[in-house]
Amino acid sequence: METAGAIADLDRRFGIPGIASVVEGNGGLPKVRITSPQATGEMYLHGAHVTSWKPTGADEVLFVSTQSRWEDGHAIRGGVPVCFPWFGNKEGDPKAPAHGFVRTKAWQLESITQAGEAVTVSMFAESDANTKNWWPADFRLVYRATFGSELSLELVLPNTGTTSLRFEEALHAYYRVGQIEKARVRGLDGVHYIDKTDGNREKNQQGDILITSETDRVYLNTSSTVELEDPVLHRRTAVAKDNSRTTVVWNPWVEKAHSMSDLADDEWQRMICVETSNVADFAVNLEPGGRHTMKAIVRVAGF
Ligand code: TA6
Repeated sequence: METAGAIADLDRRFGIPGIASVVEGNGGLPKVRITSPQATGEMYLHGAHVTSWKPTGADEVLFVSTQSRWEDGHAIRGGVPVCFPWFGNKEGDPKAPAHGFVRTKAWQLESITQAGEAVTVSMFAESDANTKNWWPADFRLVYRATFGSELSLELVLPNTGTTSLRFEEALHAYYRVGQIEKARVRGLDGVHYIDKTDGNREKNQQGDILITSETDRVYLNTSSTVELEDPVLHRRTAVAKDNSRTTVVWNPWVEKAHSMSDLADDEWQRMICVETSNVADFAVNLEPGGRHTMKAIVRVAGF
């Protein structure tokens, strides 16, 4: 964990007065705090974890659990966890951390830049002896979050090695909703999905997605923009994407929520995950010298 002096030093090096600062966040973890004309936002160096995005004139878009842990070795519950280089459990290795190892890793701040009234925070994570326990590749993964009237998230991996890299990736975003049973997700009608609550059976989506029980689905071979409609918060959240072939939709519902120590018993009612991803059969194969960028663009509109 960074000391107060180290955090102050990061602020001196990267801060933009009145626009972006590096401060001590929950659990003493360093975070970048954005206060731009178009939006406020937060991004922890722990996991390069975006925990807040609030466009000017709108309410907070992301959900973060009141019971989240804020400490090394634990993922923040909510916001946008970065899942890499695998999704879910690592095949053949039950001891491996779920969703890969970068969401619990201390990332490094690369830059904070202002483009018009938006602010881009760039962080990077590099391979080390610990990551090589799980995944042998040398890598320097870059993640750029742009906080403005929209939220743009870009995960960039160059393959600087001599062998191809295969990896899964997901921006495991938690969105706030007023009441999950009244929300609906549009844009995946007719898309095949793996139902992880029903023996990983492959099914076909009929119409909009309504959440009426534990929902854990991997929608396949889709580049569609997904729209979350919330009649309680009176807003539509559109999640567009580039270079992503799968979209995961998840809500734990009541039983699974009660088994999660970092989610309050009733918080399942106020969140839904819509995850821009490349997982399962749509994992990325990156040839030497190649560079892969997956991007999510989030916009909100009131109604
Ligand atoms: O994205 C859905 C999912 O894979 C679910 O199966 C559930 O495990 C969720 O991720 C949360 O995983 P986590 O490791 O953050 O508790």
